[in-house]
Amino acid sequence: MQIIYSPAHRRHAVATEFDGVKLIPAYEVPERAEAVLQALSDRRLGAIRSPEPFGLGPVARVHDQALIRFLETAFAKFVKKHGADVREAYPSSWPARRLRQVPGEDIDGVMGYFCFDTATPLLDGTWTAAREAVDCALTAAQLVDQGAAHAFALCRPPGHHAASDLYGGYCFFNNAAIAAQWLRDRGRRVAILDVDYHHGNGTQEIFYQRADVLSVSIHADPNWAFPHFLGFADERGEGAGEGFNLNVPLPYGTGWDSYAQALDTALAKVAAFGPEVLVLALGLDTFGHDPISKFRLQTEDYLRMGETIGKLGLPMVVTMEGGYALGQLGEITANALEGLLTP
Ligand code: SP5
Ligand code: ZN
Repeated sequence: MQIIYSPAHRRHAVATEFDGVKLIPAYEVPERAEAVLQALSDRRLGAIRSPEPFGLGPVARVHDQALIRFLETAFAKFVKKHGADVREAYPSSWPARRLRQVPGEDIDGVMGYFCFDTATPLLDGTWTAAREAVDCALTAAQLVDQGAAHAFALCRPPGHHAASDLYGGYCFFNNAAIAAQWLRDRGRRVAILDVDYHHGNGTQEIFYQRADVLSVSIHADPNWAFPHFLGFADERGEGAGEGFNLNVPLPYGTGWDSYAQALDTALAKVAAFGPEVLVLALGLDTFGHDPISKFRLQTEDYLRMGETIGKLGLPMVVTMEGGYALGQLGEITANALEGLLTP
């Protein structure tokens, strides 16, 4: 399987220390992608290639022009207001309940309008890194459109929390949704399966009113896990999209046995939809030793996860999403992909 990787991801690197003092831990770090790249190359899972540039056209099919323009210009505006020594731009105020949903003109208002958490800073290189991640996903989609059975986009930053006009959860552009829409625009019937530990709120929102793209997510129950406000089982799609969204929230401490049952449920829904291509949003933060998660999958379980999904027998565009156990991230990602490739 071809692996699409760009070193531009390194331009998005949050500070982990200041004046020699360690800051609160960062999880979505460049070492993640490097660890995965190393493991995939050691295990000879496929040729590694660079993405092709697709421009912003495919991004605008999924995201609002206002979010795109914001992400391109926000860091410079933030620095202009808050000082040239600022390295990371965070929101400080949000249009919460009973406040009006109006971005206004001040960068702090606009940032709170587009961003939904405090863990997704904009840096000088974020725009470039996020665009290259999209190009990785689109290059993978193009390979599959041209007949490849599988392609893996080693996207960083990840994407599945980014909605049409919102970013957060370490995500800026929704790489998987953009790839899915690009395939739709070439007439392909597409389903998305999201196995990241966290609910793919962005992907759900983007396709919620549509019957032409099925969106299925298996994740930690939002009653006690991020993103907290979306991902419940009763969210089934709306209008024409009713019945084309499936959420499978799982309990704290979920291990392989119950995960495997949820996967069967999810895969039955995918199979019934009859897609020509599956976009697999592959998050590896369901791992038992993940530092921010509460499931208990083990190293070998990813082989079985991959095999189970591979049995669908569909062409697959795989996008890298979360996964923060740096020491084992490469191995479990390689296991999942090797499982997929198992005949
Ligand atoms: C792509 C993806 O996986 N995004 C996840 C974003 C999760 N953000 C909130 C996580 C809360 C982390 N709490 C840290 C506690 C560590 N002891
Ligand atoms: Zn996640």
